[in-house]
Amino acid sequence: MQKIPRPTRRHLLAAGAAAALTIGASAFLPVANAMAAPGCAVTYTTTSWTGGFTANITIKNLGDAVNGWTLGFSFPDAGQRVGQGWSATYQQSGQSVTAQSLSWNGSLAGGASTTIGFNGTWTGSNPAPTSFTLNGTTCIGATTPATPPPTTTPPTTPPPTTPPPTTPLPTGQTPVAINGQLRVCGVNLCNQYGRPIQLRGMSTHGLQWFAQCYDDASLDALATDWHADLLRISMYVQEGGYETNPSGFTDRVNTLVDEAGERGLYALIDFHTLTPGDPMYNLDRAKTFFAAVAARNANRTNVIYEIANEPNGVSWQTIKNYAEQVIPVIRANDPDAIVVVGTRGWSSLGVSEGGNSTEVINNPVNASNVMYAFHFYAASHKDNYRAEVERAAARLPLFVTEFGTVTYTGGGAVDAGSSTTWLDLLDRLKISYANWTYSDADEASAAFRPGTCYGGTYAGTGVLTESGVFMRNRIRTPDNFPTS
Ligand code: IDC
Repeated sequence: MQKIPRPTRRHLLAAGAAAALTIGASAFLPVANAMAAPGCAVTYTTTSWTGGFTANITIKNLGDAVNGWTLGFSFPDAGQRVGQGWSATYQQSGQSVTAQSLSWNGSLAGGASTTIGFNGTWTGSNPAPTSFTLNGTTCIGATTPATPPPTTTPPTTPPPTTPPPTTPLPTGQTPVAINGQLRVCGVNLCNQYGRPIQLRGMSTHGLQWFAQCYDDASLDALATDWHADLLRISMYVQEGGYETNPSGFTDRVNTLVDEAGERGLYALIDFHTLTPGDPMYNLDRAKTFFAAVAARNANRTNVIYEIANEPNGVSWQTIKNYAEQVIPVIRANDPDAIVVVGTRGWSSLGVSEGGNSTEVINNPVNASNVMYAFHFYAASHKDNYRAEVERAAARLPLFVTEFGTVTYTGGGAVDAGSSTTWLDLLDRLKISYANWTYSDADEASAAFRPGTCYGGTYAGTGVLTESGVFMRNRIRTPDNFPTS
């Protein structure tokens, strides 16, 4: 147990010793135990946007073990409110907030840390609290960043309690180190040697909801435990995403591009449009966003751009018009990167809206180095979709930028049989893929069990859902990328 001498602790020990002297040694120990020395340090970080924020709080117990704890703090601004929280029971009265431990995280050994968090709202300003108490004692060593800039400060997560059993790849042997700058050749994705390759990886969930899932530990696990090649960075545009804070989300995406790059992973930047389904609705935003990320990442070899997640309710001609306005913006800034274009009917090559890939084959996007997105959810989309993919793959460069092992809702049961048939097909055709999702969302498509992202451990199978175990097994197998 870590013992840190401080005035409070010395004071308690002195009091205990005095008791021992007067009433005997047998009474000393219970008294001393009951008056366990307190001490704590708190890290409070937020990701904030207009009117809302996510707070992650790491509590480190610097004193003796506690069995049950209550964290206290005050919001500096009267307009700050706690909303939905996790890993603690929250109460707010005026500006004062308490967070009480739950049964599973109440016991905190000396030196141990735990992480809790909540989503909140704010009206005036959103400064971090400046002082915290644990079981009534003021914490020392609190690290509370001043007002954090919106979403530019990635939430921190405590180091994993159990070091993940990972084996980093030697520099020079990561997917990016081997394959370098990618380009489309024929209907394939090719590496720097002009040889067809398949990238296998995972998609984030919406960054506006699951920022806490993309920290050093989780990305380390993706690279060195899952042996993935690819991180799809899913930046929703609506639903609390990009449109609410363009510069904040742009920064967040760029940070994740760097995090992926540091681990030798490709980064697929997903402009996650979904509702409304007409990509033209977001045309101006797309131009602004892609001009920024393409300029910023022009010299990085690990970036692929996905310009519209799932167009729906619009014609292929409309999608093509959109692509032909956004692609030049990317090319002007980053001339050699691959661009993936969404297809009609939620990127089903038109099948989900009664069409097929002929409309694309006969009227392709007027640009080079372009691929077309195909998405499927294995429990919903089966043989007729597979047949269309096989047919289209002979004519079009395809990239499965998103798929699920479950139904198109993101939930339901894992369909391992259909998922296996799908991935065997993609492997055979060397079609790259990203699975929805590398997150702990409370839905069957998520790879991690709910709460994982607040625990700090991501490696291994203990934290995985059925879908996560299935996907990790598929992704971990050797890539055997051609090296000449
Ligand atoms: C779903 C998420 C769900 C979220 C919803 C919000 O799984 O948690 O509430 O989006 O829009 C897609 C989309 C993807 C969907 C996913 C599952 O690209 O955003 O995620 N899906 O429904 N297309 C087909 C399925």
